[in-house]
Amino acid sequence: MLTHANLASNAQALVETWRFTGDDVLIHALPIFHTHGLFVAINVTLAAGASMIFLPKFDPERILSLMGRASVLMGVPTFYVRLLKSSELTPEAAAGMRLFISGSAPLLAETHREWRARTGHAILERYGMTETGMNTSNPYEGERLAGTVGFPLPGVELRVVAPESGEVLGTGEIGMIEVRGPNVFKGYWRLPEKTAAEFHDGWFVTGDLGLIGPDGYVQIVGRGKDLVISGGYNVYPKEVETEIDALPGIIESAVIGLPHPDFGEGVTAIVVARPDAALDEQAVLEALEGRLARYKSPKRVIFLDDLPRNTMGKVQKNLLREQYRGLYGG
Ligand code: MCA
Repeated sequence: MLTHANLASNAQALVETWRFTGDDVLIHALPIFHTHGLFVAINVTLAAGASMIFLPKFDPERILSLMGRASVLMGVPTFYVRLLKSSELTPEAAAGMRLFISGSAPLLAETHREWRARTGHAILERYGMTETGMNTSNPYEGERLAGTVGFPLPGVELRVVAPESGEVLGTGEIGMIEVRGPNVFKGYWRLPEKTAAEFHDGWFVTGDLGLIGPDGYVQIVGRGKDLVISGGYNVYPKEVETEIDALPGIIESAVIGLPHPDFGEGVTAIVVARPDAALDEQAVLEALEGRLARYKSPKRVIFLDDLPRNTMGKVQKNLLREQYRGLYGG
């Protein structure tokens, strides 16, 4: 449940932090059924009295051709990875732009570096969630540090706590990121128990693991929740596993995210099939067609005799991620 006050406060904080004015022209190529495209891109533009060029879909050539009459681009890391593939991305092409913003998924330091070399611009990475809108941003002035998400926005507080004890941790210590502020939602619709479980002394427990560096920059180092982020979309493994497990001939499955050069993480299914089942990768992918949104569908399916488990019987996804980390190259 996001209130008008949640959305308005966040839009104002971003207008201020990113120095939006009525002169700005945003290139908008994001879907508008998510926080990024709807609340960050559109609300910030409206709150600043700025303009936007609203595109029906992400198209790198189109974006490159529009840079001459725009000032800001907001994208997921996949946008920047794909734009970098175009030979038309030059300092001249980007000369009229004042700001490139990235979010929804981790931006590789390598993408940040390449973008700077190719355009002269340092991509500004920020961090948010549907439940909170944006929480932190790299600075407009001052160093935009690759691999960090910058500082809490005006009015937003952020702390790192030990997941077990709830004790607030010091500089450089890794723990659970919690946030508090006018941006934080009122709770999950009709889920009072889930809502209560995700707040800790009035702070929202993000599920992201991170630290605050000595210079105050926040760094996200991992996820407490079992989640894959593919091209900026959240994919919940359980949903994909449930569909796979329901297929004839499948005993069980584990869905993981592996490093993917285009989507950041590629949804990957590790499956255990009955010995008599005549199943291969193609058969599993075909059987899933129409049952899952395209972005949730596994890019690859790997067959194993057993899933690795710890002594408690829990599937050790970390071992699977380690073993197959080179699957998509890179
Ligand atoms: C498309 N495909 C994908 C994805 N998108 N597969 C995995 N992950 C994806 N994200 C599939 C297509 O269905 C197709 O499958 C194949 O990959 C190639 O499609 P392609 O034409 O390359 O894809 P596209 O249409 O160009 O889309 C890529 C995209 C898009 C532009 C990066 O995924 C996108 O707009 N992502 C942005 C998501 C976003 O806005 N997230 C914000 C939510 P096949 O060939 O089998 O048909 S998160 C948020 O709001 C938080 C709060 C925040 O902080 O921002």
